[in-house]
Amino acid sequence: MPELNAESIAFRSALDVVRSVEPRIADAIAQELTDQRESLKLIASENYASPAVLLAMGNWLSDKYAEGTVGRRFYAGCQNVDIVESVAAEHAKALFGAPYAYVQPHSGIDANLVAYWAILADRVEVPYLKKFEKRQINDLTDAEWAELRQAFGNQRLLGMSLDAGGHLTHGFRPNISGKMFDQRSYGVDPATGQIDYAALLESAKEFKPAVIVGGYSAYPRKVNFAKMREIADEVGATFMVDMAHFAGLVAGGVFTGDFNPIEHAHIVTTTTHKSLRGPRGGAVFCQPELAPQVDRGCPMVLGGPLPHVMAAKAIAFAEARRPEFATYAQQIVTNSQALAEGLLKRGVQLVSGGTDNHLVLLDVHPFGITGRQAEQALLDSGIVTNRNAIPNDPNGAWYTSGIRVGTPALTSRGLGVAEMDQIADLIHTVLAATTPAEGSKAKFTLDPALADRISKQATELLAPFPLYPSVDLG
Ligand code: DSN
Repeated sequence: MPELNAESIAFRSALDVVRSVEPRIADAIAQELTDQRESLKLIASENYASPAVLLAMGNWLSDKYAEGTVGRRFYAGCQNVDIVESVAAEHAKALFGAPYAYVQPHSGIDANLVAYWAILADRVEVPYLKKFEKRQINDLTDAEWAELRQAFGNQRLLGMSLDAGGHLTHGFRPNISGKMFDQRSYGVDPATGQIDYAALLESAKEFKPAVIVGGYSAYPRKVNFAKMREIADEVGATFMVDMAHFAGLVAGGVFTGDFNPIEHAHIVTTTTHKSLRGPRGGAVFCQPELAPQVDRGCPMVLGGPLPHVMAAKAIAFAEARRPEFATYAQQIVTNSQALAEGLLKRGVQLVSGGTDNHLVLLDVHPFGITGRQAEQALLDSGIVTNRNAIPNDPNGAWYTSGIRVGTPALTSRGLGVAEMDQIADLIHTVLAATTPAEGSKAKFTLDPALADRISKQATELLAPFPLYPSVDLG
């Protein structure tokens, strides 16, 4: 019998230990690997982290409380957490060329809340309430806070609308960001499906926001962050970019110059698990003047840091500094563009007519179906995507008219341009064969034999590209 490699031994042993307490959990963990190996994953926000990233999370660093920041903790005995957090921040700064990195946020939403708080703390002085005498909001008493909450109502945020591809935390009304700020959205030019910077400038001049948010979750094009910074400067706003989706493309040097948010924004937030291929988590990058406010993230906004996840972030940032990550990042976009080409040549309508990044947004309206019907029909055929609103979506945010697909995960497995064309064919075949049920935005009919055939083709397509090839669970 061949000798097992280190990864296989590590994961087998870990599962044995887990199984000795609760076999159902060990089985679910093992089954997740099987399911991921068999699934054609096109969810634009998902990826596969390396075994080193995964293993860095499964240990006793999880046992430590470490509220505060490096060298300034609310708990004793944080010497090893300090090392972990410092190393993660050091790699993060070097990777992105950022002056300051805060690696504690547990998610992208948390990172955005830390950033919003830092922006408010930095710029909200209350000179019109004489007694506050330009004090910083972090120094106010409880009673003063009550008054200040009123003042916060005057802080304005201009972010991309949800249907144009913005995120919930970019000022969507049912989200806290749409409540703590008086918000307005910018959308896209209906003719091009792309940001209209002249319209954005006009809106900013009229609305006079304190914060302009760039970045997106479902916009398939590059964003000119240099231009957005000019707009922010013109109206005196702080410019924040949420690069959660495309951080890997920034790290890998695909988005440079005007398109690199780190060079132009006052503050940049991210997740670490999407195109960046790290553990689930977030981070904030900022100019030095905002750093003292960002450092207040925990306990001001965040619960205690997760030292084991910061350890995994350090590994992921270190991996992304290797030259092969740049090749990977470029291939994500090459694959995305090949997928877009494959869909276009089969007559599928794409929002903005193509892509410059890791995602493609299909308008499924011409097939006579909703995004919800398309998502389920594709899933029944072994293709995992998610439904997504398109600009001015007539079907709203629940049923939608779009399907969002992305290439970071399949690129991690090694799939290339030829496979993207085959995937485009599978997607088109399923959408063309899906018929909506009378009067329903959710129900549909799809020949089960066709779904089964596509599913088998998807499995065959993945076969030469094993997921976690170094991990053999036996
Ligand atoms: N849930 C992420 C996505 O799918 O884009 C954003 O938070």
